[in-house]
Order: sequence, then structure tokens, then C-alpha cells
Amino acid sequence: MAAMTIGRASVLAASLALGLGICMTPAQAQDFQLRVEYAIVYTPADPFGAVDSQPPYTMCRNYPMTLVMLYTWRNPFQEYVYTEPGSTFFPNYFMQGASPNPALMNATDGSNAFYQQVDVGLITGPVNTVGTRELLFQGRTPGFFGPVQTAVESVMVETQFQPDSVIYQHIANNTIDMPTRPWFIWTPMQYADSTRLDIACINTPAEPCDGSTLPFRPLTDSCDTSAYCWIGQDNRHQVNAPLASNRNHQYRVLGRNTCGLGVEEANPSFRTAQACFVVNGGAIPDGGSAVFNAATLTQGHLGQLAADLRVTVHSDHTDVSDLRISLTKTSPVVAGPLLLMDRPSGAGCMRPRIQAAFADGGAPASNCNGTEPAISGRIAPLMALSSFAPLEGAGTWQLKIEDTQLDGKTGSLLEWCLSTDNELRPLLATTFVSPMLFTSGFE
Ligand SMILES: [Ca+2]
Repeated sequence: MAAMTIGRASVLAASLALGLGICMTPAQAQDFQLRVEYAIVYTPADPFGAVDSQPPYTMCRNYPMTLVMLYTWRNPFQEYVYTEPGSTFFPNYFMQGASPNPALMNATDGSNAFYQQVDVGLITGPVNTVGTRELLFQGRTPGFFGPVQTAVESVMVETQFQPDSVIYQHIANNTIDMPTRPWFIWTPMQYADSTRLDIACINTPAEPCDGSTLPFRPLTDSCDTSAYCWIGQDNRHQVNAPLASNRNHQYRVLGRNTCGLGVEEANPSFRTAQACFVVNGGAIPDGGSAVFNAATLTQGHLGQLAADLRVTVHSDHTDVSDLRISLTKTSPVVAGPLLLMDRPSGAGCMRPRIQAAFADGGAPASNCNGTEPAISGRIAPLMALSSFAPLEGAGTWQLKIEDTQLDGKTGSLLEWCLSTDNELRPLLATTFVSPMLFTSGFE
């Protein structure tokens, strides 16, 4: 349960106390009642305590809890009330103490009630197992001034550990030629109520970037205005805004719950591709094909060749084994089409999404992951990209994606990128200018 800040504790308690005087009608009146109003939870984030108003009240491993109880007394005589466990707490919990104990309940005229607040401390025991347990608390009179009376309250307490540390999936450390709006996937974390993803450009003098460094372990559960921060319950996320191209980035995923943050693992790094084209509405018709045109510059270095050409493809398609992908250089000279991939048929290829870079020397496309994304990492094209090496890096290009099966399985191109030899001036993405016959996106 999420705990509120302690600031609301006094407000909540006051409103409850006020409300009780009105709600307690004679019809439901009993001589002696016990109820738990709320819990004060002590956590790594709230060492001074935060109110948990909703049972099961969350208790953190190795942290205490205070249960704020309210006794209601309607008897024409005064009495002492002792607060004690009404069930076995050991070995999961210990009752640390109650204050006041005993609590003196004043005599009333039998219709008006006397209220007494009792704070009960609870600590975790030697066996501190995650889960929700029912504890009974009992108020008992000794019978000094009247008959022995007891009041019992059932309290649900949920013990939490801090979340597990993350296990990163899919984007291997030091992956290069990543799209600028990649998906990130990680293994669902046990005990995490929410998950936070932060991505940061690695700023160096040689490669300055606007992005900030990765925040220190975030103590807040807010992303503020960062486009490169996400908080949610899912174990996957696609970046909302494009990252800087041709830059190194690192990312971090932390689970969070009332009882703290997960332990931080080594933060994976990756490098974005050089010239990236984010496609809006790049639908690939079922049983049809789509072409995507783009243009590149070599930063004034006319004639620089396309050495070590790599083609990043990020395509959201429900069955990548439907797909045939090729690249054509359309200007200033026409070359190709060069077949990058053709209906990969390996086990696990009938799965969603490609987030991969086609590059000579990569793994066969048919080595599919068997999970999403079906194809990732560095993938060998069916025809060597080195055949494009004598071409200029600048110019116009066309990526063609064919969906070869009219089978209801469709998808779209999210983004594609072109990169050349890192020793050369990097390719830059540019928009088409007149008199080009086509515009970026569809032909
Ligand atoms: Ca299809």
C-alpha cells in the first residue's frame, strides 16, 4: 500500500476523531470497542514515518510500524485496559509495546463515549517472510471495577522487501547502431510496485550532447519534465522522444515500492546510429509492401564513400518471418536492391518486432530470439553491404519492406538508420528538397 506523507497524518487523525463523534449512533453502540485507525510506516524513504491508511498495512523488512488504535468506552464505571496480542505473532512479528498500557478509560453516562488512543509498536521477527498476515489485537480489562471485558481487532499486515534488482534483457551492453527511439525490455521485478527507467546521453568533450548524465539513484517517484525518464508498472518501454543520434547512452531501471528501491546493477550502454529516420504511420500492408525514402549528407565531405555501411531497422510487426527487406541507393547513382533479409525461417522467428542493425559479419537473421524482439543485435545481410562501399555516403536511399503473407499479421516501420565507418565523418539525416519526386516516408 502506498503510504501518505506524515504531514497528512495529523489531518487524517483529526478528521477521523471528529467523524467518530457523529458516526457512533446508539444503535451500534457497544460497551467497549477497539479499532485500528491507521498505521505509521517507517521506511528507507520515510525514516520519520508515513501514514498508511489502507490495510493491509505495509511493513518493511527490519523496519518498525506503529498501529494507531482507538478504544471506545461506554460504561458507567472507569476501568483500565491492557493491550496485548490476541494471536500468535512469533516468529514473523513482535509486539514492541503499547502506550499507554494500561490505558485508563473514564466512566461515562452510557450513551456518550469516552475515546482513548493507544499506539502499538510492531517490529519484524526473526522469520520475516514476504506476504500478508492477519494479526489479532486484544484489549482486556482486569475486572477491578466491573466485569472483565475484552475487545478484539483483526489487522492485516503486509511485509515487503525492497524490490529485486533488475535483469536487463534484449539490449546487450555496448550495442551499437541503435535506433533513436528504441524499446527497452527487462525481466519483471519481484516486489516492485512501480519501475523507473532513466536514459542519459554520455556527455564528453569530443561528443557533447544536450542530455544530462544519469541521475543519482532517484529518491523521488517523479520524472519531472524529463522525456528520457519513465515510471510505470510494465517491464518494457519505448522512448517517447528521439535520443541524440551517433552518441553513447546509458540507461538504468530501478524497481520501487514502499520499502525502497532495488539495488542498482551496472548500467548498460549503447550507441545510437548516425542518420536516423523516425517514421510516422509507416504501415506495412498485409501481403503488400511499403517503401521508405530518405536522404543523407556527409557534412560537406562530398564524395566520402559508404564504407562499412550498416542499416538499422526497427519494425513493429507481429510476425517477422513474413518479411523481406531490401535497400536501394537511388541517388546520385542507382545501386541495388540489396537484399538484407528474406523471411527468416529459424525457430522462434514467428515472433514480433525487429530492432536490429544489418551489418556484414553479423549473426544470421534466422537465429531468432524466440521472444520479443524476434530479431535484435548485429545481423548479417543476405547480400554483403560491402558492395555499397564504393558508393557515396551522401544521397538518397530507399528501404523496402515486403509482407509476403496475407495472413492478418501486419505491422509498421518505426524507424530506420544508416551508419558508415566510425573513422569517417558520420552520416547526417536530412530532409528532401525540391525537385525530389518523393518525400520522406511513403513514396
Ligand atoms: Ca502478413
